[in-house]
Amino acid sequence: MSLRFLTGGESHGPALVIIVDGMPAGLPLSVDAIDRHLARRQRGHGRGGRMNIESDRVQILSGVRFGQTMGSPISLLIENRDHASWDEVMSVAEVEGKKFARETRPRPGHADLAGMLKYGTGDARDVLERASARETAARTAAGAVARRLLEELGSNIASRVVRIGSASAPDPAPVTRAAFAEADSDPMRCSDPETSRRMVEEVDTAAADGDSLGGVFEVVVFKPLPGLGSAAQADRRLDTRLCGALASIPGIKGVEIGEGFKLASMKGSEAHDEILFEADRGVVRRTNRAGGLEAGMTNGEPIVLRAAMKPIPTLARPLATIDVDTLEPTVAFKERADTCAVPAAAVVGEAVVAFVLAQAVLDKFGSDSMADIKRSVDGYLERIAGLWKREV
Ligand code: EPS
Repeated sequence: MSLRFLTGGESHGPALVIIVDGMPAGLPLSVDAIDRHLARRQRGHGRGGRMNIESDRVQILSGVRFGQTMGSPISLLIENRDHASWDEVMSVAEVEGKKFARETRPRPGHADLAGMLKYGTGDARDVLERASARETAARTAAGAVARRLLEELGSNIASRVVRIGSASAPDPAPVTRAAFAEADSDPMRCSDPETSRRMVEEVDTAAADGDSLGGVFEVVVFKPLPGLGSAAQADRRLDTRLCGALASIPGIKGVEIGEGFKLASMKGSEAHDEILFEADRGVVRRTNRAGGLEAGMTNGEPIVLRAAMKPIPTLARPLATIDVDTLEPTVAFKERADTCAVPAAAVVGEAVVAFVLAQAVLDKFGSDSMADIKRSVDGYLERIAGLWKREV
């Protein structure tokens, strides 16, 4: 795979850093194109106090000149404003004459216990700082770079929240650009105003109870190119990579493609998307239950993915745990957290899906120069024009 990224940075360290390696030269890229998505990730009713401290902005440190990528690694940096309050606790050097309290009461559902067993430092902070969903700001930045490539080739990515706790959007929710545009300005990122109102109520009740909530979000890619991915090997199937990417977001416990689990209870005659041909539109589908993916490849229909997020594990009314020093029963430690971060996770979902799709585009059409890639895409679209036409 030619396109990859790595991130580094602790939640309360000085900054998050990102290197995106393998983007072609000649892609228009601005700070604004990244900051826009960092701001979208910070929104949503139910977020905690941290979002009032941060106002995430990216610095582009390499790989871009005069507004265009150069083909060299794109290095990005997002400062953690909150670091100012944590500089001693997160100090790189020993702080002389000071001992800091260790976190020895692991939170059920977070990285604390597994990380303490794994690394053996005796302080959950050593693992939770990196396991924190703060890292998703870095992934949102990497995804924003990838989505510029997709936009240049005519594809767009959007998301919405379809469930928070027991508040669920009417099923099936329409998969239209207008519905997703509405979701973008909704406090719960939901495209149905009545459901959004119920979601807000549930979040407020959970917050008042010292509790947290999860939910389900949907990510859609409009106008994907057909034939991305491959049926040839397990690891080249786009399904493999998309599900893995969504499952890599903290808190995600389930992923569906198209109608997903519902397809399991349908008959074959009900489940598949019949193929028709219309002279002006080319191949069209009656339905899109496959979510735009057949045998690990895009079929040209919108890609529709859903992910289920568990409730945030940091609770104001903490659950039972043990103190790993004394082995005595106690309750988990508390720290500031979100009541519900599903709207934010949906934006991160867009980012990770964008990255996987950009990888698939570069795998198929080359990866050095945008001009070469565009010529290659145009040649492909010309070859298949008798059968498949991009809707305008
Ligand atoms: C987050 C920043 C974190 C958390 C949240 C996500 O900041 P802090 O720990 O300083 O409040 O608010 O992460 C979690 C809730 C978690 O459990 O990992 C962010 O920037 O999204």
